[in-house]
Amino acid sequence: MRLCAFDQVWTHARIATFDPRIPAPYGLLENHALAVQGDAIAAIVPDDAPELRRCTGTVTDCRGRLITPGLIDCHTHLIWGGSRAAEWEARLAGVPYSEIARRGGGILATVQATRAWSEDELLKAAIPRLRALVAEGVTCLEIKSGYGLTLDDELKLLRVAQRLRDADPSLRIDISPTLLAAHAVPPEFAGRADDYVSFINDAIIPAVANHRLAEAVDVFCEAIAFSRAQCDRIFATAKRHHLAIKGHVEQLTNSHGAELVAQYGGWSADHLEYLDEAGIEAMAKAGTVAVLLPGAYYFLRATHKPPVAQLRAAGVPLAVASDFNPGTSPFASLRLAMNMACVLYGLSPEEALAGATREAAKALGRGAICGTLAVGQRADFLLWDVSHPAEIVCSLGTHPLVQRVVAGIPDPPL
Ligand code: DI6
Ligand code: FE
Repeated sequence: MRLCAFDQVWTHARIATFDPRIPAPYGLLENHALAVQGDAIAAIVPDDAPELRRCTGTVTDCRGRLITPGLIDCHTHLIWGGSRAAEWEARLAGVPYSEIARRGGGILATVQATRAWSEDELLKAAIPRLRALVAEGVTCLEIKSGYGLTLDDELKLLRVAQRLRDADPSLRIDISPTLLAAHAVPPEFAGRADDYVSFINDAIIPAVANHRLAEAVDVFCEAIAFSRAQCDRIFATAKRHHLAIKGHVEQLTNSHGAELVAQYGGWSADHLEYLDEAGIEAMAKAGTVAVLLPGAYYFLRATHKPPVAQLRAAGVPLAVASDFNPGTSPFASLRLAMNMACVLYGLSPEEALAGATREAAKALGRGAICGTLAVGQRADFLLWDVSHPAEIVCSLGTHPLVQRVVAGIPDPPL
């Protein structure tokens, strides 16, 4: 008799597949088993399926627990030097942002600290932040540069992102690095933003592409940062170097950045508080993912919400991410971001979980690789001790994650 080709099987599970072909909420399958061969999902079958009886691989009895895809945090600024807690304290005490900026606060404060830190120091500070995300079930995340803003310092940040992949063998993770040189105009280029854009195009993007240090190029398209025309120049260069496109757009004002990202067939347009109808239409047509970042909305006490209902009606995929950064979203928690997306933006728990799995995978160009549980997808999944999938989003500060599996390899027991 032919033995089945499964290395490992998880049986007696409730499987929230997020597979759009399965019509149940969460793509939920009751009393099913998930089989892994190598690093991929080989089968998802009912527990009484005959092929399971012939299996010689390792069997984990889930005893009715829930399996979901690994969580994917598709927008983070995980690597930085220094701290902005004192700046937050001042803001809470009523010091206006203009005064904070005059005192050297804001993004440029982090840039100054990050430039002063060595690659090893930045790595050491980033590891516990990554661990915090991983402990909640993150199996894949995006990490942006953007606190260096010189050629050497941007490369330094992207090298740290690369080293984080292998920093700790017990910390298996898929990292998608992004170049965000157009995060702020650095002091050396004060008043000469166009010259800095030329420097990004002539020096930084070619070097990053050459060393294969990033998958995508991001910009901060905003009245206080880079204009749509400047972002257009950067995207044109990124495209020539075969890098994917994404943007921080429409966060504080409407600069029509989402339309620009969509025009370039971008992976995602992120923030979107001030997105208008034309932007929604362009994103829907291009298949650009809307990445919602409620952590920054909350922390900045913003009041203008992204047009979630209109995005949903237009069929734009909705992702949710932490935006983990020291200034505007200092939260190492994708579960918190999902919770905020429900409470502040009106997503359903199912939409929030899909936004941190299936739709987040699309936002990182990985829709065919991970984000759902289906045959052929990489075996990135989580085993949870919850009675309902919404519990993962509803209750914070709890630790319902029982096991995390990345590319078929289970983490050591928690
Ligand atoms: N939008 C933001 O809210 C953050 N970056 C961005 O483009 C700000 C990051 C920071 O303040 O350090
Ligand atoms: Fe951001």
